[in-house]
Amino acid sequence: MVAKTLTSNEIDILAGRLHNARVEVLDIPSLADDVEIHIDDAYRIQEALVSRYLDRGHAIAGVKLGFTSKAKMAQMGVSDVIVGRLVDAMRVDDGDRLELQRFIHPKIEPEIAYRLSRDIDLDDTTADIESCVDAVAPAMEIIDSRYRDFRFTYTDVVADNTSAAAYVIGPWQSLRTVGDLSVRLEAGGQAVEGSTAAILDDPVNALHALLDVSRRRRIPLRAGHVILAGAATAAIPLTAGVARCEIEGLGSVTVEAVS
Ligand code: 0L1
Ligand code: MG
Repeated sequence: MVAKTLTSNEIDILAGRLHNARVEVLDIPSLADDVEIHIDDAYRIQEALVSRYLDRGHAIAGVKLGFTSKAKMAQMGVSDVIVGRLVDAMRVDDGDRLELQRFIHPKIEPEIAYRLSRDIDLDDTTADIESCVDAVAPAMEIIDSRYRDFRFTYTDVVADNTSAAAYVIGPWQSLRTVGDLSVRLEAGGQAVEGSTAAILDDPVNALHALLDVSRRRRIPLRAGHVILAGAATAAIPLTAGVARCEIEGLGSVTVEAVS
């Protein structure tokens, strides 16, 4: 069965549920329990959700990719990455404290961040995204699905801005190849190790996948935007204490989670 296109009012109501869940720090059931949502409408809900930040004076700071590992794509039964928006309010400085009360059930994951040095014209079919990136950094993303127990469908998670909640960027460095670097994340007494190759075989592939989705979904890519390329390992729960990610040759980034 093909999901019917939602009205603007329906989009707004569903975005409101997700917004309230975040602001009230209270999880909600899957939207898909109530309504069948087409992926086009999931991105419309995401846009309506993000516009609530902008209405409150915040600004878009970048974009993020999800489902960039083969394991996660297989688990969700999809073959496409998902894209969410980063807002300045989600940014935490390297080494800073982060209040856990802001979140429902936060998890943290190690990421590669890129920085866009130029706007990208989404209608220019010859645009070369790699030449529009000037820096790379170790990073961590805090994901906090607004759905109960992280139980969501593909369209649910897109609508929920791909679980985006916070992010921290380590020292920026001039652009270099980051295709297969070892990664270690420590948080809440756990440690996970992996490789940047888990991100679409090479994080640079995330740039191309991002441009493709951004063209189809009309997601602006602007000079100064941060791009979180995807997780290099599975996410682990974020509990009180210092979380630290080290990426071979790129250095480290930390955040102190406080309750
Ligand atoms: O950034 C991510 O990798 C998260 C996307 C999937 C959503 C989730 O696991 O909560
Ligand atoms: Mg992520």
